[in-house]
Amino acid sequence: MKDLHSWIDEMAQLCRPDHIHLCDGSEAEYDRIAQAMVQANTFLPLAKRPHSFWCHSDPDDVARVEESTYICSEKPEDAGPTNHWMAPAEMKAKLKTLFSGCMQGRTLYVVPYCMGPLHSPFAILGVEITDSPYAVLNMKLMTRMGQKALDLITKKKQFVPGLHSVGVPLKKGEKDSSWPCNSAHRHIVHFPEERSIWSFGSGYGGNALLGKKCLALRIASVLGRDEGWLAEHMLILGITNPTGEKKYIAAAFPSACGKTNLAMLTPTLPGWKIECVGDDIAWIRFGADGRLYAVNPEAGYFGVAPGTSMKTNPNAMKTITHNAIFTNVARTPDGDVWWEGMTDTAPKGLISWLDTLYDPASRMPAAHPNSRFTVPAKQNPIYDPAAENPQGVPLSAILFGGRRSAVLPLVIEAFDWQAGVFFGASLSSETTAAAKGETGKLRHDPFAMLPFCGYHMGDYFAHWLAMGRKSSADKLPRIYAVNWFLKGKDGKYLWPGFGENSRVLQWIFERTSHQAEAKKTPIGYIPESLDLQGLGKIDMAALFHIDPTAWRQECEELSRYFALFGSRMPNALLEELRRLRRAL
Ligand code: GTP
Ligand code: SPV
Ligand code: MN
Repeated sequence: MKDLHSWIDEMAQLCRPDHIHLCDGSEAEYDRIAQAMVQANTFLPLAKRPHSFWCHSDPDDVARVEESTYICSEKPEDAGPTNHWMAPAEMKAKLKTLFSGCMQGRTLYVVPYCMGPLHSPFAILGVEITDSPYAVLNMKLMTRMGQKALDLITKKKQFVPGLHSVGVPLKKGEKDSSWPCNSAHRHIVHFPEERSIWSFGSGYGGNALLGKKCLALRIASVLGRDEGWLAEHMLILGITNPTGEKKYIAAAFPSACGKTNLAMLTPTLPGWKIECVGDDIAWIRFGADGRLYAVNPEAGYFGVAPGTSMKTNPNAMKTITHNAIFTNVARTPDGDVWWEGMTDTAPKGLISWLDTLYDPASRMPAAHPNSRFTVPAKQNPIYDPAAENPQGVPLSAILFGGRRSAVLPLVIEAFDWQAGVFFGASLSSETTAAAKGETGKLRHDPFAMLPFCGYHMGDYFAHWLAMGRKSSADKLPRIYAVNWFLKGKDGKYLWPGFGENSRVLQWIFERTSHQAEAKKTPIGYIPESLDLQGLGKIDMAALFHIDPTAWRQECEELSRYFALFGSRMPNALLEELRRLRRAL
């Protein structure tokens, strides 16, 4: 391991900041930095939300940038065909040039943090060096940040180093912009063998909060491969039935495809209860009993704002009433926030995410589609106390889902673990605003990990298969595919979604204790029936229609896609594909 102080010295010499600040993670520190950001015109305090701030980014720095994200393993084949790669030495040289003097005129913050409950044996310690006070405050909300993490780092002599800069040095007397960034030179780089992260040029979300996608998924997935566990882009929820029996479910959906919403769901089915362990990332490993246990490494939510309302996600709305940071949402003249979908009509006098008076006639959204709130998880009224369990929670089911306007039915159960791994590997979804680029375009996103897997995706599939061989079917979680986003001929969603998804969770809950009936199809088991009481007209035939022609096309496409992984593509999954073709 690198010595913390010599690493800080080395990075400071490279970046040449004016000041260095070692973060203690205290409330007083948070308030001091927030005040300075108010002075600098980056933050605007919100009159209607205590201890909360509004800010907006540069219009060119609004989402993750996958085209600038790299996995720099020693060998290109270890990064695999789905990741950008460059030789580590070459990339390091490039980065050193970019980072040289990049913090002039700025403060270098040292942010010690812990992913996972502080006293969990599975926690991973990290240190982010950043010149972005925005990143510091978000890390405070999203991770266990500060003195306690630093004490653990000192004790364990272990941390994942991450260097981050917005990439805009300031000359003496030069005025800073409210959201400095260097879009022309963005690099989000991971060195999996060295277990380090270098991020340059962006201040937004997963590009800048290095504990989240960079450490807890890309680096952690590599650790998981080496150590026999899984780092996944999954929510974790607790679900209790009317008789008081509680189970845990994890679900992988691509970015902006409904994890936060499912994790905080308010069931429309009477007597059922959902509690939230995590909304974005799960670290999963076997317990001594042969069951899989999941830990949420995060301590906060960085959630999509648009679409969040008292109707769709009341728990999120109650979580963000105070101590929140809002990025790229619109705001009202009286000091509140607003976004598309929060209410049916936009308030008068709205100020758009770009900080200009909003013109509804412009037909542009007032809030950016990837605008987000950052808030401590503990504020969630349905925060599951087990979220702090150092060993995690035992999983009864794992769900894979995406945005598919056609083909994939509402819910389907895999025949077994191997068929479930095939579900994960074959996941496709229409792209969203969470990453830069065109939206609504169908793309493969295996396990919802396409942008987050730190190694060869073929090896990742093999790792999932190997995990299944370590236990028995009665102990492993059952695997499901779900799709809330099927559309009818009129282009409208066929399924009401949100709280009504509890009807699907009920079936899954009961299937995992052999209490619900199912019908066999070529793909897997579908429900014999769902509880639809109280729902209006629902086109169940369309929601569960399996179109053999569309599925044969799906198989053709999968066969082409899997070929990409060459000899690292596990035979077992090719066998699953053959089996499906035969069954169709
Ligand atoms: P990341 O934070 O990017 O990983 O996203 P996420 O997977 O947590 O997605 P989130 O729950 O924030 O939802 C993204 C968008 O999908 C929001 O605009 C939601 O309102 C919408 N959404 C979520 N669940 C449903 C659903 O069941 N049906 C429909 N139609 N939309 C949904
Ligand atoms: C995602 O894109 O999956 C997110 C947001 O959760 S970010 O933190 O920017 O990656
Ligand atoms: Mn995510």
